[in-house]
Amino acid sequence: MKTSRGWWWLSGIVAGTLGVTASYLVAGLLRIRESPVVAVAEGLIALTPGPVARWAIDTFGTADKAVLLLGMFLIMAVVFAWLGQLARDRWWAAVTGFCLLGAVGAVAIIAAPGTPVAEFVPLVIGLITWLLALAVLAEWLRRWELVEASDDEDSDPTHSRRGFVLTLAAVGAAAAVGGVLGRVAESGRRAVEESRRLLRLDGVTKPPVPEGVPVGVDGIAPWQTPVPDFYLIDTAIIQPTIDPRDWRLRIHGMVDREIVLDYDDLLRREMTEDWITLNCVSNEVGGDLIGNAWWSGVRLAVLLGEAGVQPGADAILQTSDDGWSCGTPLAAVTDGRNAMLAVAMNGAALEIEHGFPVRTIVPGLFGYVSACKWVVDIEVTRFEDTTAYWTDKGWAELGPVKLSSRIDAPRAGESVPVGTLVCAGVAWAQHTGVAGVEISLDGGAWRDATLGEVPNNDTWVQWRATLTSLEAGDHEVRVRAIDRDGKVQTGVVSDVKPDGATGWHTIEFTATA
Ligand SMILES: Nc1nc2c(c(=O)[nH]1)N[C@H]1C(S)=C(S)[C@@H](COP(=O)(O)O)O[C@H]1N2
Ligand SMILES: [Mo]
Repeated sequence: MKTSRGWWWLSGIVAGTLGVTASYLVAGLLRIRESPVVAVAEGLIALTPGPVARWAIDTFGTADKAVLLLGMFLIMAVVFAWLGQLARDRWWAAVTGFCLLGAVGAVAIIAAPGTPVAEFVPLVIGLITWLLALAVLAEWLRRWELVEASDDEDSDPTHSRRGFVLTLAAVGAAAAVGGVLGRVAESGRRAVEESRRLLRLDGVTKPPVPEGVPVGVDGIAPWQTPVPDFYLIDTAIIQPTIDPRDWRLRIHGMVDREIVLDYDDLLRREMTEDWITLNCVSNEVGGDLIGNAWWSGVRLAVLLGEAGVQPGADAILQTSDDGWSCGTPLAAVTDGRNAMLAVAMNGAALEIEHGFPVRTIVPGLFGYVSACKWVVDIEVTRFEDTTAYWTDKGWAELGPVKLSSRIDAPRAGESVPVGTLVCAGVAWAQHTGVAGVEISLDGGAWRDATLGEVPNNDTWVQWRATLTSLEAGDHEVRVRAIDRDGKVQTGVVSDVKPDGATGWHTIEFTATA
């Protein structure tokens, strides 16, 4: 006698459900926008022809998404059951089925705009969990079948049956726990996302890009970086999700009066806004760990003034909700530059990834010494009395940005027509300003590029230069900038560690007739 098919179906469904909840939990923990199932659902919605979608909305009203998800789960249950049964005789066929389903999930994820690799982690973990769970269940089922099938009077199927049933129960329980935990992980973020969307930030404006700023060349990074394209750097595996109602900032240390602020207290202060370019010390020459945005917030100097900084202090130690820290020169946040506790970026409340509800921005300093995301604690102190996250690991204590420039067009390795070529890119020296940019073709004399305008000295500037009578063959173009103090960007090549890369960005390209 063989065990009934039903057990194989049930094993398939239970193992599949565990895979789905595992991917859901991982998505929730990693703060990934959508679990693979939701990604597939969104993909289906996008693919649904208009009339069908309208019919669904008319019929199911606001429950249309829930109906879709339920339908998908039912279909998946059938597929899981079927794959479970396949696993009985043809394990390879079951594995192929898993891979196909995984591919559907992967396509749905890729179809969503701007997909970081991390989005695939839940999918892969879900698939592996599912396969492992099914393999273990199949193993018990097979043992049970063998015993049942043997004619041996002594062999008692109780042991293998009990082993199977217990494993099935364990996998089912794990799926249930995974589902509940995934729900908790996701709803924490969803609640904060919702608070974020419902915020009204009075005084936050959203101006257009100033006139004269773009130099109008294709292939150059936009002067204002859209938030979804803004680089992301942090050490948080799980990014803090802080409801603005729960946010507190403590300012203490070498101050006359310790201050504890909540979000409303902060917003009651006068708002400051500006265009500021932020970049990372880990940005290689020619790299893209840099972005420019319109930031809105409250000046740090105002709050430090209220607290009353005591003589002898030369630093503030900022700490984030997840325990990351950075030491910032006190001078840089009190010398009149627009160093702020930012609440908004490009006219909308910060995204969670960029430090919601409050992060620091200090023009002229690398992010690792200044731009604390999810900031909750500021201690006025002395550099000699403190250490911080990156300085502990050998990075420089002071992190002023370095005068730098980048070529965006042409691209490395690009093939361009002979004759006239427009080169373009960006240059930056926040809080000093860029006075000029020069390029050199094939090691020849430096020639001036034309600069776009800038609203202040804290942003990057776009540049363009036209090369004429470009001959056929391989070429090399390099760029350097000159700041408003007259300093010329150094060509000496140095590594990003300990205080930022230097060297001229150089591009090789080919001109063809
Ligand atoms: N809490 C926290 N804040 C942080 C970091 C971090 O790891 N944790 N990284 C810093 C670094 S190195 C940079 S370059 C900027 C990047 O900010 P962004 O991710 O908003 O672009 O954040 C800074 N603030
Ligand atoms: Mo950074």
